[in-house]
Amino acid sequence: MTERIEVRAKGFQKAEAFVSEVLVAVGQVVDRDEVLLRIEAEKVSVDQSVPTAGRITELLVATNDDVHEGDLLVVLEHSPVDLARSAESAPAAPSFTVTSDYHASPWIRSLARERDLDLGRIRGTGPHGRILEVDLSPVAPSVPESPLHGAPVPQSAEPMLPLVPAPPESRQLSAVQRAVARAVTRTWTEVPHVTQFDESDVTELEAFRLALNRESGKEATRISLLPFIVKASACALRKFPDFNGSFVGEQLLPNRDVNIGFAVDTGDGLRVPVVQHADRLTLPQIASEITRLGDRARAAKLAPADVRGGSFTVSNLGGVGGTAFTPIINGHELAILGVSKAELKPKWDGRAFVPRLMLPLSLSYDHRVINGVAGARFIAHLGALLADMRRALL
Ligand code: CAO
Repeated sequence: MTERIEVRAKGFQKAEAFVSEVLVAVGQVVDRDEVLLRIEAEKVSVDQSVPTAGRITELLVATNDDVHEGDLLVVLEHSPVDLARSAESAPAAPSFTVTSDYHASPWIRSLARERDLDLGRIRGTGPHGRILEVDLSPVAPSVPESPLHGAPVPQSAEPMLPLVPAPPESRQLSAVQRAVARAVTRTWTEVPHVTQFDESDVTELEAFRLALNRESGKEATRISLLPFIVKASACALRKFPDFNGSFVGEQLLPNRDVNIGFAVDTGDGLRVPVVQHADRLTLPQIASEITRLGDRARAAKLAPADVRGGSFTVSNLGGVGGTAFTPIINGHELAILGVSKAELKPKWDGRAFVPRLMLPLSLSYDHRVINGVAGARFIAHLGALLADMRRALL
Protein backbone atom coordinates (compact mmCIF):
# COMPACT_ATOMS: atom_id res chain seq x y z
CA MET A 1 0.00 0.00 0.00
CA THR A 2 1.66 3.22 -1.12
CA GLU A 3 0.55 6.76 -0.58
CA ARG A 4 1.30 9.64 -3.01
CA ILE A 5 2.63 12.76 -1.30
CA GLU A 6 2.96 16.09 -3.09
CA VAL A 7 5.33 18.81 -1.94
CA ARG A 8 4.26 22.24 -3.14
CA ALA A 9 6.11 25.56 -2.97
CA LYS A 10 5.18 27.62 0.06
CA GLY A 11 6.32 30.41 2.30
CA PHE A 12 6.90 33.33 -0.09
CA GLN A 13 3.36 34.24 -1.20
CA LYS A 14 3.34 36.48 -4.30
CA ALA A 15 7.07 37.25 -4.31
CA GLU A 16 9.07 36.29 -7.39
CA ALA A 17 11.08 33.21 -6.57
CA PHE A 18 13.38 30.63 -8.05
CA VAL A 19 14.91 27.34 -7.03
CA SER A 20 18.41 28.08 -5.76
CA GLU A 21 19.39 24.56 -4.71
CA VAL A 22 18.06 21.04 -5.28
CA LEU A 23 19.29 18.71 -2.56
CA VAL A 24 17.71 15.41 -3.64
CA ALA A 25 17.25 13.16 -6.67
CA VAL A 26 14.55 10.85 -8.02
CA GLY A 27 14.72 7.45 -6.35
CA GLN A 28 16.21 8.87 -3.17
CA VAL A 29 14.59 8.01 0.15
CA VAL A 30 14.12 10.98 2.43
CA ASP A 31 13.23 11.33 6.07
CA ARG A 32 10.37 13.30 7.52
CA ASP A 33 11.21 17.07 7.66
CA GLU A 34 14.23 16.61 5.42
CA VAL A 35 14.94 19.68 3.28
CA LEU A 36 14.42 18.80 -0.41
CA LEU A 37 15.22 22.10 -2.02
CA ARG A 38 15.74 25.75 -1.31
CA ILE A 39 13.78 28.60 -2.83
CA GLU A 40 15.09 32.12 -3.00
CA ALA A 41 12.45 34.85 -3.11
CA GLU A 42 12.96 38.59 -3.30
CA LYS A 43 13.65 38.94 0.37
CA VAL A 44 13.92 35.52 1.92
CA SER A 45 15.25 31.98 1.45
CA VAL A 46 12.69 29.28 2.17
CA ASP A 47 13.65 25.65 2.69
CA GLN A 48 11.05 23.23 1.32
CA SER A 49 10.86 20.11 3.42
CA VAL A 50 8.83 16.95 3.31
CA PRO A 51 6.02 16.23 5.82
CA THR A 52 6.67 12.49 5.92
CA ALA A 53 9.37 10.01 4.96
CA GLY A 54 9.19 8.53 1.46
CA ARG A 55 10.85 7.77 -1.83
CA ILE A 56 11.05 10.55 -4.43
CA THR A 57 9.29 9.53 -7.63
CA GLU A 58 9.14 12.88 -9.45
CA LEU A 59 11.27 15.99 -9.26
CA LEU A 60 9.51 18.71 -11.22
CA VAL A 61 11.97 21.58 -10.88
CA ALA A 62 15.68 22.19 -11.28
CA THR A 63 18.08 24.85 -10.04
CA ASN A 64 17.20 28.33 -11.29
CA ASP A 65 13.67 27.41 -12.39
CA ASP A 66 11.12 30.10 -11.55
CA VAL A 67 8.44 28.97 -9.11
CA HIS A 68 5.22 30.37 -7.69
CA GLU A 69 3.53 29.74 -4.38
CA GLY A 70 1.61 26.45 -4.66
CA ASP A 71 3.60 25.00 -7.59
CA LEU A 72 4.16 21.26 -7.42
CA LEU A 73 7.85 20.63 -6.72
CA VAL A 74 8.32 17.03 -5.73
CA VAL A 75 6.20 13.87 -5.60
CA LEU A 76 7.01 11.10 -3.13
CA GLU A 77 5.56 7.75 -2.45
CA HIS A 78 5.25 6.66 1.09
CA SER A 79 5.39 2.90 1.53
CA PRO A 80 6.68 1.36 4.74
CA VAL A 81 7.80 -1.79 2.85
CA ASP A 82 9.70 0.16 0.19
CA LEU A 83 11.28 2.43 2.74
CA ALA A 84 12.63 -0.50 4.71
CA ARG A 85 14.01 -2.13 1.54
CA SER A 86 15.48 1.07 0.22
CA ALA A 87 17.78 1.53 3.17
CA GLU A 88 20.55 -0.35 1.35
CA SER A 89 19.66 0.47 -2.26
CA ALA A 90 18.75 4.16 -2.38
CA PRO A 91 21.08 6.27 -4.51
CA ALA A 92 23.22 8.46 -2.30
CA ALA A 93 23.67 11.23 -4.83
CA PRO A 94 22.07 12.33 -8.09
CA SER A 95 23.24 10.15 -10.96
CA PHE A 96 23.55 11.33 -14.55
CA THR A 97 24.13 10.00 -18.00
CA VAL A 98 25.76 11.71 -20.95
CA THR A 99 23.45 11.94 -23.91
CA SER A 100 22.96 14.15 -26.91
CA ASP A 101 19.26 14.40 -25.95
CA TYR A 102 19.88 16.88 -23.16
CA HIS A 103 17.56 18.17 -20.41
CA ALA A 104 17.73 21.87 -19.61
CA SER A 105 15.28 24.49 -18.39
CA PRO A 106 14.32 27.41 -20.70
CA TRP A 107 16.51 29.66 -18.56
CA ILE A 108 19.56 27.44 -19.05
CA ARG A 109 18.82 27.28 -22.79
CA SER A 110 18.72 31.07 -23.01
CA LEU A 111 21.96 31.33 -21.00
CA ALA A 112 23.57 28.86 -23.38
CA ARG A 113 22.41 30.89 -26.38
CA GLU A 114 23.81 34.07 -24.80
CA ARG A 115 27.16 32.39 -24.20
CA ASP A 116 27.13 30.62 -27.57
CA LEU A 117 27.42 27.19 -25.95
CA ASP A 118 26.30 23.90 -27.48
CA LEU A 119 24.23 22.19 -24.80
CA GLY A 120 24.63 18.87 -26.62
CA ARG A 121 28.30 18.96 -25.66
CA ILE A 122 27.73 19.70 -21.99
CA ARG A 123 27.44 17.00 -19.35
CA GLY A 124 24.59 17.83 -16.98
CA THR A 125 25.19 17.12 -13.32
CA GLY A 126 21.58 17.61 -12.22
CA PRO A 127 19.03 14.87 -11.66
CA HIS A 128 18.76 12.64 -14.77
CA GLY A 129 21.65 14.47 -16.38
CA ARG A 130 19.77 17.77 -16.33
CA ILE A 131 22.08 20.65 -17.25
CA LEU A 132 22.49 23.14 -14.43
CA GLU A 133 23.95 26.63 -14.44
CA VAL A 134 27.14 25.36 -12.84
CA ASP A 135 27.62 23.03 -15.85
CA LEU A 136 27.80 26.07 -18.14
CA SER A 137 30.81 27.41 -16.33
CA PRO A 138 33.87 27.62 -18.56
CA VAL A 139 35.68 25.05 -16.44
CA ALA A 140 32.82 22.53 -16.41
CA PRO A 141 33.74 19.29 -18.14
CA SER A 142 32.20 18.93 -21.59
CA VAL A 143 31.26 15.84 -23.53
CA PRO A 144 34.29 15.13 -25.77
CA GLU A 145 33.65 15.14 -29.50
CA SER A 146 34.30 12.18 -31.77
CA PRO A 147 37.38 13.03 -33.82
CA LEU A 148 35.62 11.76 -36.96
CA HIS A 149 32.06 12.99 -36.87
CA GLY A 150 31.87 15.61 -34.17
CA ALA A 151 29.20 13.52 -32.44
CA PRO A 152 29.23 12.96 -28.66
CA VAL A 153 31.08 9.85 -27.56
CA PRO A 154 30.92 8.01 -24.25
CA GLN A 155 32.96 9.42 -21.40
CA SER A 156 36.57 8.40 -21.11
CA ALA A 157 39.04 8.80 -18.28
CA GLU A 158 40.96 11.37 -20.37
CA PRO A 159 41.06 14.86 -18.88
CA MET A 160 38.51 17.09 -20.60
CA LEU A 161 39.37 20.53 -21.89
CA PRO A 162 37.39 23.58 -20.80
CA LEU A 163 35.10 25.07 -23.47
CA VAL A 164 36.77 28.48 -23.21
CA PRO A 165 39.55 29.69 -20.91
CA ALA A 166 38.13 30.83 -17.57
CA PRO A 167 38.62 34.50 -16.81
CA PRO A 168 40.44 34.44 -13.47
CA GLU A 169 38.06 36.86 -11.75
CA SER A 170 34.78 35.12 -12.66
CA ARG A 171 32.73 33.94 -9.70
CA GLN A 172 29.24 32.69 -9.11
CA LEU A 173 26.97 35.06 -7.13
CA SER A 174 25.41 33.61 -4.00
CA ALA A 175 21.74 32.65 -4.08
CA VAL A 176 20.82 35.79 -2.10
CA GLN A 177 22.79 37.99 -4.49
CA ARG A 178 21.12 36.34 -7.49
CA ALA A 179 17.68 36.90 -5.96
CA VAL A 180 18.51 40.57 -5.39
CA ALA A 181 19.90 40.85 -8.93
CA ARG A 182 16.67 39.51 -10.41
CA ALA A 183 14.47 41.71 -8.20
CA VAL A 184 16.30 44.97 -8.91
CA THR A 185 16.52 44.21 -12.63
CA ARG A 186 12.77 43.68 -12.79
CA THR A 187 11.99 46.86 -10.87
CA TRP A 188 14.58 48.94 -12.69
CA THR A 189 13.35 47.87 -16.11
CA GLU A 190 9.61 47.88 -15.39
CA VAL A 191 9.12 50.86 -13.09
CA PRO A 192 9.80 54.44 -14.25
CA HIS A 193 11.67 55.89 -11.27
CA VAL A 194 11.95 59.56 -10.38
CA THR A 195 14.23 60.52 -7.49
CA GLN A 196 13.54 63.68 -5.53
CA PHE A 197 16.31 65.03 -3.27
CA ASP A 198 16.00 67.13 -0.14
CA GLU A 199 17.70 67.61 3.20
CA SER A 200 16.31 67.91 6.69
CA ASP A 201 17.70 69.90 9.60
CA VAL A 202 18.07 67.20 12.28
CA THR A 203 20.09 69.26 14.76
CA GLU A 204 17.34 69.18 17.41
CA LEU A 205 16.50 65.55 16.67
CA GLU A 206 20.12 64.49 17.20
CA ALA A 207 20.28 66.40 20.51
CA PHE A 208 17.04 64.67 21.60
CA ARG A 209 18.37 61.25 20.50
CA LEU A 210 21.61 61.66 22.47
CA ALA A 211 19.65 62.80 25.54
CA LEU A 212 17.30 59.80 25.26
CA ASN A 213 20.22 57.39 25.08
CA ARG A 214 21.89 59.05 28.09
CA GLU A 215 18.67 58.83 30.12
CA SER A 216 17.85 55.22 29.28
CA GLY A 217 21.26 53.95 30.33
CA LYS A 218 23.48 51.16 29.09
CA GLU A 219 20.95 48.32 29.55
CA ALA A 220 18.41 49.73 27.06
CA THR A 221 18.61 49.29 23.27
CA ARG A 222 20.53 52.25 21.88
CA ILE A 223 18.38 54.39 19.63
CA SER A 224 20.16 55.34 16.41
CA LEU A 225 18.89 57.76 13.78
CA LEU A 226 17.17 54.97 11.85
CA PRO A 227 14.18 54.41 14.21
CA PHE A 228 13.34 58.13 13.89
CA ILE A 229 13.49 57.82 10.09
CA VAL A 230 11.28 54.71 10.18
CA LYS A 231 8.78 56.44 12.49
CA ALA A 232 8.72 59.62 10.38
CA SER A 233 8.24 57.55 7.20
CA ALA A 234 5.30 55.73 8.82
CA CYS A 235 3.70 59.05 9.82
CA ALA A 236 4.23 60.44 6.30
CA LEU A 237 2.56 57.34 4.80
CA ARG A 238 -0.46 57.87 7.04
CA LYS A 239 -0.73 61.45 5.75
CA PHE A 240 -0.09 60.44 2.10
CA PRO A 241 -1.91 57.11 1.73
CA ASP A 242 -1.35 57.13 -2.04
CA PHE A 243 2.26 56.15 -1.28
CA ASN A 244 1.16 53.17 0.77
CA GLY A 245 0.25 50.48 -1.71
CA SER A 246 1.44 48.35 -4.57
CA PHE A 247 0.99 48.60 -8.31
CA VAL A 248 0.48 45.16 -9.82
CA GLY A 249 -0.94 44.41 -13.27
CA GLU A 250 -2.13 48.02 -13.79
CA GLN A 251 -3.99 47.86 -10.48
CA LEU A 252 -3.29 50.01 -7.48
CA LEU A 253 -3.72 47.97 -4.32
CA PRO A 254 -3.81 50.11 -1.17
CA ASN A 255 -2.23 48.71 2.02
CA ARG A 256 -4.27 48.72 5.20
CA ASP A 257 -1.24 48.69 7.49
CA VAL A 258 1.91 50.75 7.59
CA ASN A 259 4.88 48.40 7.56
CA ILE A 260 8.35 49.80 6.92
CA GLY A 261 11.16 47.71 5.45
CA PHE A 262 14.80 48.62 6.01
CA ALA A 263 17.82 47.53 4.00
CA VAL A 264 20.40 45.42 5.80
CA ASP A 265 23.77 44.66 4.29
CA THR A 266 24.32 41.06 5.38
CA GLY A 267 27.75 40.58 3.81
CA ASP A 268 26.07 38.05 1.50
CA GLY A 269 23.72 40.41 -0.27
CA LEU A 270 20.96 42.74 0.70
CA ARG A 271 17.99 41.79 2.88
CA VAL A 272 14.92 43.90 3.68
CA PRO A 273 13.18 42.90 6.92
CA VAL A 274 9.98 44.74 7.74
CA VAL A 275 8.96 46.57 10.92
CA GLN A 276 5.27 45.73 11.11
CA HIS A 277 2.82 48.48 12.15
CA ALA A 278 5.62 51.01 12.51
CA ASP A 279 3.03 53.80 12.83
CA ARG A 280 1.74 52.28 16.08
CA LEU A 281 5.08 51.48 17.72
CA THR A 282 7.05 53.68 20.09
CA LEU A 283 10.62 54.65 19.21
CA PRO A 284 12.19 52.12 21.62
CA GLN A 285 9.95 49.40 20.15
CA ILE A 286 11.05 50.30 16.62
CA ALA A 287 14.71 50.35 17.75
CA SER A 288 14.33 46.86 19.30
CA GLU A 289 12.67 45.54 16.14
CA ILE A 290 15.47 46.96 13.98
CA THR A 291 18.08 45.32 16.21
CA ARG A 292 16.24 41.97 16.30
CA LEU A 293 15.54 41.86 12.55
CA GLY A 294 19.00 43.17 11.62
CA ASP A 295 20.60 40.37 13.68
CA ARG A 296 18.35 37.76 12.05
CA ALA A 297 19.13 39.09 8.58
CA ARG A 298 22.87 38.90 9.19
CA ALA A 299 22.52 35.36 10.59
CA ALA A 300 20.46 34.35 7.49
CA LYS A 301 17.58 33.47 9.83
CA LEU A 302 14.81 35.73 8.53
CA ALA A 303 11.43 33.98 8.50
CA PRO A 304 8.75 34.75 5.89
CA ALA A 305 6.84 36.70 8.57
CA ASP A 306 9.88 38.99 9.05
CA VAL A 307 9.82 40.23 5.46
CA ARG A 308 6.10 40.24 4.75
CA GLY A 309 3.77 43.11 3.90
CA GLY A 310 6.20 46.00 3.33
CA SER A 311 4.60 49.37 2.49
CA PHE A 312 7.76 51.37 1.94
CA THR A 313 11.50 50.86 2.37
CA VAL A 314 14.27 52.88 3.99
CA SER A 315 17.83 52.37 2.78
CA ASN A 316 20.19 54.16 5.15
CA LEU A 317 23.75 54.53 3.90
CA GLY A 318 24.55 57.18 6.50
CA GLY A 319 26.94 54.88 8.30
CA VAL A 320 29.02 54.62 5.13
CA GLY A 321 28.93 58.10 3.60
CA GLY A 322 27.94 59.81 0.36
CA THR A 323 25.82 62.87 -0.23
CA ALA A 324 22.88 61.34 -2.16
CA PHE A 325 21.94 58.30 -4.23
CA THR A 326 19.07 56.99 -6.33
CA PRO A 327 17.59 53.96 -4.53
CA ILE A 328 15.66 51.34 -6.52
CA ILE A 329 12.08 50.68 -5.38
CA ASN A 330 11.68 47.41 -3.49
CA GLY A 331 9.30 44.74 -4.85
CA HIS A 332 5.90 46.12 -5.82
CA GLU A 333 6.08 49.06 -3.41
CA LEU A 334 5.57 52.60 -4.68
CA ALA A 335 8.47 54.47 -3.11
CA ILE A 336 11.75 54.10 -1.24
CA LEU A 337 13.72 56.53 0.88
CA GLY A 338 17.49 56.67 0.57
CA VAL A 339 19.30 58.34 3.47
CA SER A 340 22.90 59.56 3.29
CA LYS A 341 25.25 60.80 5.99
CA ALA A 342 24.10 63.73 8.13
CA GLU A 343 26.70 66.50 8.12
CA LEU A 344 27.21 69.80 9.85
CA LYS A 345 26.69 72.65 7.37
CA PRO A 346 26.66 76.43 7.75
CA LYS A 347 23.07 77.70 7.47
CA TRP A 348 21.95 81.33 7.40
CA ASP A 349 19.54 82.07 10.27
CA GLY A 350 18.75 85.61 9.10
CA ARG A 351 21.64 87.23 10.98
CA ALA A 352 24.57 84.83 10.76
CA PHE A 353 25.71 81.46 9.53
CA VAL A 354 25.16 78.82 12.18
CA PRO A 355 26.22 75.15 12.19
CA ARG A 356 23.26 72.81 11.56
CA LEU A 357 23.20 69.03 11.18
CA MET A 358 21.68 68.34 7.77
CA LEU A 359 20.40 64.90 6.76
CA PRO A 360 20.32 64.19 2.98
CA LEU A 361 17.16 62.41 1.77
CA SER A 362 16.59 60.78 -1.64
CA LEU A 363 13.04 59.66 -2.39
CA SER A 364 12.56 57.41 -5.45
CA TYR A 365 8.94 56.87 -6.45
CA ASP A 366 6.97 55.05 -9.14
CA HIS A 367 6.09 57.77 -11.61
CA ARG A 368 3.24 55.70 -13.10
CA VAL A 369 1.34 56.25 -9.87
CA ILE A 370 2.94 59.23 -8.13
CA ASN A 371 3.43 62.58 -9.82
CA GLY A 372 6.24 65.04 -9.16
CA VAL A 373 4.19 67.41 -7.00
CA ALA A 374 3.11 64.55 -4.71
CA GLY A 375 6.73 63.33 -4.51
CA ALA A 376 8.00 66.79 -3.56
CA ARG A 377 5.23 67.22 -0.95
CA PHE A 378 5.93 63.83 0.59
CA ILE A 379 9.66 64.44 1.01
CA ALA A 380 9.06 67.98 2.31
CA HIS A 381 6.65 66.60 4.93
CA LEU A 382 9.10 63.86 5.88
CA GLY A 383 11.87 66.43 6.26
CA ALA A 384 9.63 68.62 8.43
CA LEU A 385 8.81 65.64 10.67
CA LEU A 386 12.49 64.82 11.15
CA ALA A 387 13.25 68.47 11.87
CA ASP A 388 10.56 68.54 14.55
CA MET A 389 9.03 65.21 15.59
CA ARG A 390 6.27 67.05 17.48
CA ARG A 391 4.60 67.27 14.07
CA ALA A 392 4.00 63.51 14.31
CA LEU A 393 1.34 64.34 16.91
CA LEU A 394 -0.71 66.36 14.42
N1 CAO B 1 23.79 60.02 9.18
C1 CAO B 1 24.60 60.15 10.23
N2 CAO B 1 24.68 59.23 11.21
C2 CAO B 1 23.91 58.13 11.09
C3 CAO B 1 23.05 57.93 10.03
C4 CAO B 1 23.00 58.93 9.04
N3 CAO B 1 22.21 58.82 7.98
N4 CAO B 1 22.43 56.76 10.18
C5 CAO B 1 22.86 56.21 11.30
N5 CAO B 1 23.76 57.06 11.86
C6 CAO B 1 24.47 56.87 13.10
C7 CAO B 1 23.57 56.25 14.15
O1 CAO B 1 22.74 57.21 14.74
C8 CAO B 1 24.59 55.66 15.08
O2 CAO B 1 25.14 56.69 15.88
P1 CAO B 1 25.57 56.40 17.43
O3 CAO B 1 26.71 55.45 17.34
O4 CAO B 1 25.95 57.76 17.93
O5 CAO B 1 24.37 55.83 18.12
C9 CAO B 1 25.68 55.18 14.13
O6 CAO B 1 25.50 55.92 12.91
C10 CAO B 1 25.66 53.72 13.81
O7 CAO B 1 24.38 53.33 13.36
P2 CAO B 1 24.12 51.79 12.93
O8 CAO B 1 24.44 51.63 11.49
O9 CAO B 1 24.77 50.89 13.87
O10 CAO B 1 22.59 51.60 13.19
P3 CAO B 1 21.35 51.94 12.28
O11 CAO B 1 20.21 51.83 13.21
O12 CAO B 1 21.50 53.20 11.53
O13 CAO B 1 21.28 50.74 11.21
C11 CAO B 1 21.15 48.54 10.34
C12 CAO B 1 20.94 49.41 11.55
C13 CAO B 1 20.76 47.13 10.68
C14 CAO B 1 20.25 49.03 9.19
C15 CAO B 1 22.61 48.64 9.92
O14 CAO B 1 23.40 47.96 10.83
C16 CAO B 1 22.90 48.22 8.51
O15 CAO B 1 22.91 47.04 8.14
N6 CAO B 1 23.17 49.23 7.67
C17 CAO B 1 23.43 49.02 6.24
C18 CAO B 1 22.21 49.44 5.42
C19 CAO B 1 22.42 49.12 3.95
O16 CAO B 1 22.99 48.10 3.57
N7 CAO B 1 21.97 49.99 3.09
C20 CAO B 1 22.24 49.85 1.72
C21 CAO B 1 21.11 49.34 0.98
S1 CAO B 1 21.17 49.69 -0.71
O17 CAO B 1 22.17 48.64 -1.35
